[in-house]
Amino acid sequence: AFVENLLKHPTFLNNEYTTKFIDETPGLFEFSKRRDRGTKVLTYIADITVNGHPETEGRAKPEEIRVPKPPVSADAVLAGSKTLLEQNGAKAVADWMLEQKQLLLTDTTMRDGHQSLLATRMRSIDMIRVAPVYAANLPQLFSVECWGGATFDVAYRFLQECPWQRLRDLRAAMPNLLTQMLLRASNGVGYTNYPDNVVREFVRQAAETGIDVFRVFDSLNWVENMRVAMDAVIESGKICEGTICYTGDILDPNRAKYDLKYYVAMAKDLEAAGAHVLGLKDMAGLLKPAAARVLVKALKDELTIPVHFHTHDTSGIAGATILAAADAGVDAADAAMDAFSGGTSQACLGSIIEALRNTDRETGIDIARIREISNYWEQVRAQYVAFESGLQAPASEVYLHEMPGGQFTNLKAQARSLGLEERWHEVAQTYADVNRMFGDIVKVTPSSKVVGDMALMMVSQNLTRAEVEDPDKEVAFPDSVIDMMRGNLGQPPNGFPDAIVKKVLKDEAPNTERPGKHLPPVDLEEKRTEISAALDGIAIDNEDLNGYLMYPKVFTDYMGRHEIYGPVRSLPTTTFFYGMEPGEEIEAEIDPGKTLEIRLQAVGETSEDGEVKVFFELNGQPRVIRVPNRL
Ligand code: BTN
Ligand code: 3PY
Ligand code: ZN
Repeated sequence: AFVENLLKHPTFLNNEYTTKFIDETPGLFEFSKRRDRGTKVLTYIADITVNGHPETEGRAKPEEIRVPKPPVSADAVLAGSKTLLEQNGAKAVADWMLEQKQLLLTDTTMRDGHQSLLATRMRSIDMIRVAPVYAANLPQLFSVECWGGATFDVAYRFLQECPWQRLRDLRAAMPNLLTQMLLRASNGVGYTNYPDNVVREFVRQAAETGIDVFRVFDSLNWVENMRVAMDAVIESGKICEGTICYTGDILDPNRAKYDLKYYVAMAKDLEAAGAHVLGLKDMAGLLKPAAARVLVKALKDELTIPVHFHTHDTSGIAGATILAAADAGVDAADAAMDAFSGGTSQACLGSIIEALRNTDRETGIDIARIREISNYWEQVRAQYVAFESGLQAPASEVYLHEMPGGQFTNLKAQARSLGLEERWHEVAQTYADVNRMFGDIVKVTPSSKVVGDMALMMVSQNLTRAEVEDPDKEVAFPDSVIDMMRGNLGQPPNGFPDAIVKKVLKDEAPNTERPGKHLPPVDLEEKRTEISAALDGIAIDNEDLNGYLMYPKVFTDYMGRHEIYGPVRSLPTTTFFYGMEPGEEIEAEIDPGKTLEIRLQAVGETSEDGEVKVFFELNGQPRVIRVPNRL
């Protein structure tokens, strides 16, 4: 019963199971409101120094406190891919891609790289420091994937920063490069279908704030459910990468549901829907080299638009697959900077550049520049050891469970929090069983989360697939499963199997039409007024409005904490997660040109009323901050 309650608890369903901080800390909101930003930031540092950060508690700690130092930029910022988009538009970029001999490359470090290796916890400051170096030293990159997917809600929820501000800053720092995001079509950057006008408004804002390439996919590969998002991207003048999610194995005759014909037909539908580029998204890293050769050749033969390949290195073979795809003529591929590559992340960017040197597909990227930037990322990664998954070696088990790279480490952490860590391989097998029970579906956010919820529920309750399917056995399904069977994420090819729909929904009839068709439009101005009223009347701009539309509670909680803690995004990462040591000095640039110099002098004893005085110097002036000792 405990596990069942936990699985159904909204906190768990919203992926909020680690945000103990706010919920268990009622005292947080008792501070007076009108304080300057320096005091707010000191309050945050004092609190973390005394009480620790709940997310790093009990986890490995960085070996040394050192602010990562980016390499030196080349003098001139040369024209890059972005320049062509600005001058000639999206179609011109696609045509240009087709004309290139070299394999074009996207660097995913700032999005999928850390999403897949560090539970998406990389903070903006670590990206923004190196972004100008990308612009100056790597103008040959096709694009920089730096936004969307899970980064949006993790920024608000766990990192206490505004994702829009991150995008604005990255955009400004890389004026010559295409910025790229991952968009879950009608699911936006969330876990559920949103009304059509919310999806359109989100795309409009993302384009305005700074996204150039939108990789749009649907978690069940339902093209019908991608049109609203794709149309909005096309209308914005930005690049629409209509995307196929790859699952199964096209060379396996026993896996006929997702065969070559299926993918080619979907690709043609996406081309007809107006995609400028075809995205081939292998989110779990299941596409094997020989199959990539066949699939890419077929796509190149049948389409007139370029093909952009994305895969994960979970099994250790992604590099070989990219080289096979390059051989077969793929136009562009994704990779992560060396220090953020391998495992559940992307293949190694530097190694691909080296492997293609002196071949037809030579990339033209200077490997020395890659090494310098990767050395920076190595220092960055060292700050986040608390979020490492511990995955030590390639895992061919991925061909069994088919979990996306971006989910793998997350699900493992969920299993750990349910006390199922020792039974991980059972979870993996059960995940595969659930997939078959659901009719063999594409598993990628949010459908992958549904399969994961069901698998955890079955392992924790010792239920087999046969027991779940037994019409005479009462089973309490997770809410996300009920929601998906109702049709609220859309339809997989040929629908869900009747038997499981009936078992989950009993006599309720599912909706098999596009979910957005039945969701009434949201009155945006009414929402703006509603949020403003909930937040003491502060002005809500369009970016904030879009944050709220995606994640109402996550956004308002973020704003509440922002009121208390101020611009904590400007703190160094080790300070953000571990506080400061007596005698330590840091700098925090809270506005361009406005820097706080902060020195922690001492931490006092806990008084009888349970408070601790923390002694600082702020820009040379002594400051004392009192925080409750909650340990
Ligand atoms: C932070 O302190 O972590 C972010 C800086 C605060 C930016 C504020 S928060 C809400 C609003 N939306 C923005 O894009 N910027 C402001
Ligand atoms: C996401 O949707 O966040 C993904 O990374 C899917 O692969
Ligand atoms: Zn991915």
